Amino acid sequence: MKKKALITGISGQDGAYLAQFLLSKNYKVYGGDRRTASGSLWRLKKLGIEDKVKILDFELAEDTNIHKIIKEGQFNEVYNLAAQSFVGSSFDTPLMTSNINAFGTLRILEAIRYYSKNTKFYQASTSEMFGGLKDEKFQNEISRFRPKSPYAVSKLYAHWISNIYREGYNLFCCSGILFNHESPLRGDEFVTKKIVKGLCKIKYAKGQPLEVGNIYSKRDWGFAKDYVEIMWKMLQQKKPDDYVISTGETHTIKEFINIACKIIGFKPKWKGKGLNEKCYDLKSSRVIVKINKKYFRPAEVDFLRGDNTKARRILNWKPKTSFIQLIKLMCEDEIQLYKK
Ligand code: NAP
Ligand code: G4F
Repeated sequence: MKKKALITGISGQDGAYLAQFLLSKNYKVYGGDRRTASGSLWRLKKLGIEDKVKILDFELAEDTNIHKIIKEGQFNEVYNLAAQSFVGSSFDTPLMTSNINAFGTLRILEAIRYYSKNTKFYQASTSEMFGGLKDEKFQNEISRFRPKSPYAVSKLYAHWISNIYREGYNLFCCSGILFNHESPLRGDEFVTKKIVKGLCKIKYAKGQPLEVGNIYSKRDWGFAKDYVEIMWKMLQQKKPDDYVISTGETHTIKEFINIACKIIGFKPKWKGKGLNEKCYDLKSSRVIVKINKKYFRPAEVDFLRGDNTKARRILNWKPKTSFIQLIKLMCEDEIQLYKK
């Protein structure tokens, strides 16, 4: 019989890639999706799998639908990917972010504990929980957590509560502490997609200069499609555990911009300092990137670089896509839209 998996947040970047992956493993895939007026399954459509998954109405703020779905579904595996996942907005919506990310996770765990004890549970934890200080070399499973945003602290609650349900109630709970991962399916407000979209708009549609915030924070960026397989692998182990998933490399936002500029066909040159720093295209002498104070966060995670030794050793996993390949595939996908 086919295994049954529920993916919460199926309309998001990781949800879509994970659904594609589990279908390739012959799973019956159920997707939790909250009701929206316009419908939001464009990523599943882009991957050509929208007819292959069964969509269930799923709202993380609501206990009743969660209990019903978990009780009736008796899933082999539940992947909790749904979240208010944008760090920037979590400063404006701290209560909502906590309700969805922290208590939403608890609602699912409680439902599993009461109605479906053998269901394996994956929690989408995040490198944001580390808070990444400038003088750290890397972060791994034993690094200290110092969350710097309402988002990070809500995810830390979800991370610990999953640990507690694993230890206290013997549930099979795994948390993947994933570092940033991007793709052509990334949401528009995240910095990588914003850069690629903004630069292509300037190149192909006479767009205005791209405006960004702090270009000196560092991130460990991987390719989302490489990262979903590991969520599944964690749930196939004999014992549940938590794992850092990362590339082990770190780069500034400025480096990302410079590489994307070159791929898209600009010759970037930075001038000025602080809020007056600007990037010019030497080919056309146009300003292409400016700094805008409004994109700075009240508190910033300065440095993220994951040590993925444990995942390499126990799960026999390693990332396949390099930093430059990742930027290239995001740029090429965006350029295609203009060429079409
Ligand atoms: P994403 O594209 O923002 O997707 C988030 C998903 O959660 C969407 O399907 C969204 O639905 C759904 N959602 C939001 N609020 C909900 C609610 N109240 N009830 C039900 N569903 C709700 O995020 P992602 O990049 O795929 O990330 C997947 C998970 O991994 C998230 O939990 C994120 O925090 C975590 N994570 C991501 C990264 C990364 O770099 N991508 C790194 C570490 C951890 P709508 O489409 O309706 O908004
Ligand atoms: O792309 P970002 O918004 O991603 P962030 O904050 O690192 O969070 C992402 O990765 C986490 C894993 O570490 C996930 F848990 C989370 O759900 C999300 O997927 O910002 C990256 C960096 C930040 O330092 C930000 O301050 O880029 C900087 N940045 C500079 N200008 C900007 C901008 N970020 C955004 N979104 N927009 C800007 O204009």
